[in-house]
Amino acid sequence: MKAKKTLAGLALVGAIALTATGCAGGGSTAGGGGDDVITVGFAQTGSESGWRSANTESMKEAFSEENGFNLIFNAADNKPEAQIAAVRSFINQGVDAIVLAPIVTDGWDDVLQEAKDANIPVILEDRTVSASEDLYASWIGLDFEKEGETAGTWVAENFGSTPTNLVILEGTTGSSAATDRATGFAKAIEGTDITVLDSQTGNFTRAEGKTVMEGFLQKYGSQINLLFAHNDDMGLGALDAIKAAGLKPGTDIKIVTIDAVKDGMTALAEGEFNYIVECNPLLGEKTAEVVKKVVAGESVDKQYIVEDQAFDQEQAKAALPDRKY
Ligand code: GZL
Repeated sequence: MKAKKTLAGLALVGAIALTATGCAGGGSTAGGGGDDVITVGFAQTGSESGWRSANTESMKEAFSEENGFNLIFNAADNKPEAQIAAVRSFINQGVDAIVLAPIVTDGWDDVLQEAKDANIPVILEDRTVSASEDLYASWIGLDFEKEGETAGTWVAENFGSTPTNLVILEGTTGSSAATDRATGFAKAIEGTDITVLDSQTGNFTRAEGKTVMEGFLQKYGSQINLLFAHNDDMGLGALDAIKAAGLKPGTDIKIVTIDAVKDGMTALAEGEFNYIVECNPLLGEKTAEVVKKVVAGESVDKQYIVEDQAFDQEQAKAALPDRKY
């Protein structure tokens, strides 16, 4: 394990301590911890959805002091420029490792190169980046394209043989989750009788999901047979708009979403949603395991993909009592 310094010491004497202890770049330790404490800067997207809250909780639980970490947490309020600034701040603080849940895929090359030059490993969790693979040690994530394809296959199998009008609430523009889900979904409904009336981003939030759905209903009204929302939260926001328009969600407008957080699974069990593809947010344990290996100089895989499942209304009723998030 790299020679460590006490972050508290650095706070007291500033740059001198950094020079005095010959920081090998990224070699500082947590404040007050012993030699083996790993200081990790975690750049989270923000708090845009129920999924994000569960993911943050999972990460904070795994990167605890008891587990040998000092976690410096930053939530970027879904603003990519704020998230890049957070990563740069972690580099300046000389953390031992950076964990990043990138809001968007592009724009990471420069700051990831700065982390590499500072000898600070970056581990991606959740979404991924378009930057070169040599700029991050590993990615712990999910197969978003498969999630989109699973949702699209359910739509194709249940509605693809009769003329069906669909609207789509997309996730955050430029995020790998939204881009890849859209790709997988489009592939699955190719050649069916499904018509996409409209597709707009609701930025993974309930509020924006409701607003965009209100617009869809004003424009297309009862022509809409089906809604595909890239996450539960936008689908839950759309429920309010559908009910306000005097329509019955799950019946007049069928709804398929992705995530399977508790509120989404409850809507599914109660018949307001029709199908949910899970996207597991509990990535903390695996991410912490990978960080420890990377900091110890052990080899790790370039990516670890967490398995997902899918639920219909009956399966949601059965699964709800045991769901961890
Ligand atoms: C997916 C994650 C997405 C979720 C949304 O791994 O990045 O972001 O589907 C969340 O709920 O906001």
